[in-house]
Amino acid sequence: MTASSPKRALVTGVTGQDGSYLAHLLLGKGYRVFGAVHRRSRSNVARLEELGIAKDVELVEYDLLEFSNILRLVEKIRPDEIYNLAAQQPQSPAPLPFRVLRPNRRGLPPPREDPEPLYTGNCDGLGVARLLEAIRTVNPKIRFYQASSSEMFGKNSVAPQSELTPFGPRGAYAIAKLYGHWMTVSYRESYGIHATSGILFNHESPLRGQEFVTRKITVSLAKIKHGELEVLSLGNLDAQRDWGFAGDYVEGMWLMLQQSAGDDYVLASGEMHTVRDFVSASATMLGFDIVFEGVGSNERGIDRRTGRTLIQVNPKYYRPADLNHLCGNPLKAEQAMGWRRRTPFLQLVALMVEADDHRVSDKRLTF
Ligand code: NAP
Ligand code: F7E
Repeated sequence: MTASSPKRALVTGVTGQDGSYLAHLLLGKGYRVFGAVHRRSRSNVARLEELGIAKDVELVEYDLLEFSNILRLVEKIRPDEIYNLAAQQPQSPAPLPFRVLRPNRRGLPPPREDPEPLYTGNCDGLGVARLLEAIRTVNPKIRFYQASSSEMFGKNSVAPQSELTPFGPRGAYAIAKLYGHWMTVSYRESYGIHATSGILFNHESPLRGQEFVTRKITVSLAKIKHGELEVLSLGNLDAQRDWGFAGDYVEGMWLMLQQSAGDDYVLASGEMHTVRDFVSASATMLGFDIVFEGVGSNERGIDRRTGRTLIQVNPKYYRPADLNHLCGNPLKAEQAMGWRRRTPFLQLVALMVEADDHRVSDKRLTF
């Protein structure tokens, strides 16, 4: 890079929640942003449009499953920084050519833990190795960010989790992410590459996909308010998560690549809330007054003012191996990089509720 040329960033998964926020952040810092879109893409640029940056991100097509393709991409773009945010997540709809494989004999989707385990391993695990190998081959000075996940800690982990907590992943996604994590560490230690693994706890926003529980709640309650839905059906209301705001977390990703060397960092809020808490807070913000009655699958959320049941439990959303005690300790990121979570829980809920209330009211739910 010369003094006058802007830094170049390659962002995989740019059409997703984090990709969109990160692209927005990088453009604001004067970067030239190349957004990689995969050939089997099911999504569009609606999130980039929502942030007003669809025309500013330079979209490039790629395939994380194909090494020669990745190599050519890195050669062509000549990035200073690569942020690998692409992932097939357990909740995501299957990529296009694979969709036909999904329904089981009864026509139901397979359990959440195992949607496309081999494909997930190839994309979320081996895809990381392909990117790192391309960096080593083309230019080992390229800095690399890997989107690792708190799911790597697994089911019986003792909270709060930090960079020193042992891993115990459950399911194809978490196992693939752990492979990607260790490859990132390995390329850092073996080849001196500035490679960083960001171990991020759940982060949400108005750009979150509707397959995740927070956005499902805010969209559904807004639909109930506007007469488009009768009742919101959920799984385990007692499930707890450490939820933060995605906008705060992409700042952490950028900070990680500005440090003098690669490392591993946890980003988290350090607080846990139940799904029920998220429902109650969202409902109150939309003008409902919910009281929960009953237990287990008989639990109901009733609006005190009308006596109407607005929330019900449907065991089809239960997960056989749900994770219980994920709560992160972000101290290292705070002390080493000055990272701060700026958006508290209720502010995050308010951001999401307000956005979906307007979208549903204006018939503008594009993702
Ligand atoms: P997201 O909204 O679901 O975005 C995922 C992105 O990956 C989308 O752009 C998607 O493109 C792309 N993608 C999916 N399958 C792909 C494939 N086979 N090849 C290439 N790209 C593919 O997810 P996010 O919330 O922004 O998360 C970003 C990253 O952080 C992911 O790696 C995720 O696993 C990780 N992470 C997220 C959280 C969280 O709470 N959000 C926590 C920890 C880690 P299409 O939509 O076009 O298919
Ligand atoms: O579930 C419970 C569910 O799907 C949160 C991904 O970004 O974060 C995310 O994974 C909790 C679980 O996210 C419903 O059982 C109840 O306990 O929003 P979620 P997740 O599984 O935590 C991690 C860090 C990642 O890396 C992942 O990629 O909510 N829950 N009822 C429900 N969940 C859903 N989706 N739908 C329900 O109806």
